[in-house]
Amino acid sequence: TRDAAGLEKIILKEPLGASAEVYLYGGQVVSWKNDRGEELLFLSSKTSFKPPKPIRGGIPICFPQFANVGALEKHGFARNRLWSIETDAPPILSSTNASGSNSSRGSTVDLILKPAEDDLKMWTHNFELRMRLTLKRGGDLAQTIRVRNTDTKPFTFTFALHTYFSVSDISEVRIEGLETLDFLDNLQDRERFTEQGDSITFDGEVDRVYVSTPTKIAIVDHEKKRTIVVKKEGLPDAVVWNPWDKKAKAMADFGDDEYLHMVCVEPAVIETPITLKPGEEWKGRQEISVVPSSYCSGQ
Ligand code: TA6
Repeated sequence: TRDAAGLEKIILKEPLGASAEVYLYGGQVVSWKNDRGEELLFLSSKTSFKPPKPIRGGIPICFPQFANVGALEKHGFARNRLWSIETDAPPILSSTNASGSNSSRGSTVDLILKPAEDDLKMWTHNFELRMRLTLKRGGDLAQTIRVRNTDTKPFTFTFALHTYFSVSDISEVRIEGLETLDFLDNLQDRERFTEQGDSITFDGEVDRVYVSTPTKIAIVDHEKKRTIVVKKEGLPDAVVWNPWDKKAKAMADFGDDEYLHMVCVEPAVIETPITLKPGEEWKGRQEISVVPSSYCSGQ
């Protein structure tokens, strides 16, 4: 369907009532609702759906560069390009089912982005960037990313699924699974620290790249009595970000108090960039689900 701004989006539904929406612009998921119609992702009320500005919220795709770690525009250009639907996407050969059959039941869409002429001037590498989005029966959302080097020379990239989760009150949120890990603090010139807390809580701006993180991270929303679980593969790092009040006010496409109702947990590959030789393909995946808060992580 097309939205008011004329941008095309795909709506995925599953029989129990959950849904997800993804724009061809940026290949960006902008909504993920559970079977009760509750929105689980954050989308700023002030975001403009006007290219070339990126959409503020949902799951921006940061490729071929995370943040300013390189010469390209911040977070690379994939999030402000028009992707297309790929009806005959090659099967995803996963470690679990070598047959490549799509083991996850549910509704699926495959999107692809290839570089335009202008992109090739800026980043002189030919690639195919694919995203398979599957809304599983029961409402879990699986997002598989593949990058293939279709050029004649190797290239190196960093990547993040810059996921904005909706929370009731950031001061009531705990992030579990990153305890005792090292992180690069973007607020202190990316200096390396070690996490001391037994879980991450928020009382000010946080902008950290946790490195060598586990495959499972939990975002516990005390007030909403629910926990969002992020399971990831091929994405060793995890960015945790909340802009807090000052930075919130400084962003035109973000409400002054919206920092209270969001947290970014971003599966990523940043510390050790990926290098692909011609013909090689990299795969990264996140699967997000929501469970009642009786769930204690680590189980
Ligand atoms: O992922 C955290 C971060 O790198 C923060 O430093 C902040 O800049 C955020 O991304 C948003 O970046 P954007 O370019 O979307 O405004």
